[in-house]
Amino acid sequence: MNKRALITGITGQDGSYLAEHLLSLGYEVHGLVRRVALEQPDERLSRLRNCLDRLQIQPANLDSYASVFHVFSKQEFDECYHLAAQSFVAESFADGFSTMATNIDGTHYVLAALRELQPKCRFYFAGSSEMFGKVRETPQRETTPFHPRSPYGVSKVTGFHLSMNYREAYGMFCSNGILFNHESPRRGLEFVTRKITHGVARIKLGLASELKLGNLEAKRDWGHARDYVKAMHLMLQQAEGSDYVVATGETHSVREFCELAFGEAGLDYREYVRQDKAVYRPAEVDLLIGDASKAHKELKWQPKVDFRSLVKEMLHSDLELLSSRAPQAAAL
Ligand code: NDP
Ligand code: GDR
Repeated sequence: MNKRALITGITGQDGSYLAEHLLSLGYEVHGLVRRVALEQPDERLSRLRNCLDRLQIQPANLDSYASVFHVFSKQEFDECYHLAAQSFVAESFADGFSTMATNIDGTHYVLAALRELQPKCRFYFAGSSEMFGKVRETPQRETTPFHPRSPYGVSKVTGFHLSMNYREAYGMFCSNGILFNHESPRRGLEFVTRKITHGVARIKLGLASELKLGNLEAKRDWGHARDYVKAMHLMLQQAEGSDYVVATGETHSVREFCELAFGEAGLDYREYVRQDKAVYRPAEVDLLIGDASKAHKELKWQPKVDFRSLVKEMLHSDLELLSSRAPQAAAL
């Protein structure tokens, strides 16, 4: 019998790669999707274009316990990957309340509905390196204390502890990934990596003349989302639930990302990047670098895509995307 999985956040970057991965392993894949009124509804599912016809969409919103409960009351699942969240750190400073509601209550609703209806379903929580925040040790590992620096980070620490508590109090299989930044051509345009590669492509094609960024000195451990969703799946195949850091073990600054991306397009970033104080955050996470030894050993997981290849793939994808939309500009 094929396994059946539910992915919350299936329309997002990770949800789309995870759906493709699980389908390739023979899973029956369901995705929880909220209804929103949009001018172009097709755009909304664009990341799923390779696999939409093989998915089953379950309408629900993390803001409503009743809607989440309804999904689990209709269908049994072997695995639930809880990826849905307000995931943009800067937005969490602008509206901490809705970030907390979606990320904390939403996680609690999924766990509570599972406990009530399907306690044997294995649960994955999308924890984050943002939980380490003002880091207490370097590199960061599973035992490093948390010190979140944003409402988003606070919400993920709480989600992490909720998941752990359901594991300990009710004996449920709950695993927490502590994933460091992972990117791809499917990354949202508001995140710095995609903002840079999309910005470079616009400049290269004559559609823009500068790129406004915030703190160029922040350092992140950047991997590829396609590699990281494999670790999520492996976590739910273990004998019991646990917590795992997933990272490359390399760190690079936003400045280095700019240098490489502009360089790949034959441009010098210093001529185009403008620093804008408005993009700085009230509290910053300065340095992240993960130690994924536990994932290497227990999950036999290794990242395949290195930093340079990631930047190249994202830049060339954006060049192709924008050239196809504005062929006349590409000729400039
Ligand atoms: P995205 O922002 O690309 O996707 C977020 C998803 O959550 C979207 O599918 C969105 O749906 C859904 N969502 C948001 N609010 C609700 C709601 N109220 N009800 C139902 N669905 C909702 O995130 P990523 O794919 O990058 O990340 C996946 C998860 O992993 C997130 O929890 C994120 O915080 C976490 N994470 C990500 C890392 C990264 O580097 N990418 C690193 C560590 C953790 P819609 O299409 O309707 O907006
Ligand atoms: P992050 O990702 O906050 O690490 O969260 P983001 O790409 O937004 O920021 C990374 C770093 O770049 C600096 N920065 C800018 N960031 C943005 N977005 N825009 C800018 O113009 C800019 N200029 C500089 C930021 O200050 C920051 O230091 C991501 C999300 O996917 C979370 O959901 C996830 O949990 C963590 O990664 C791990």
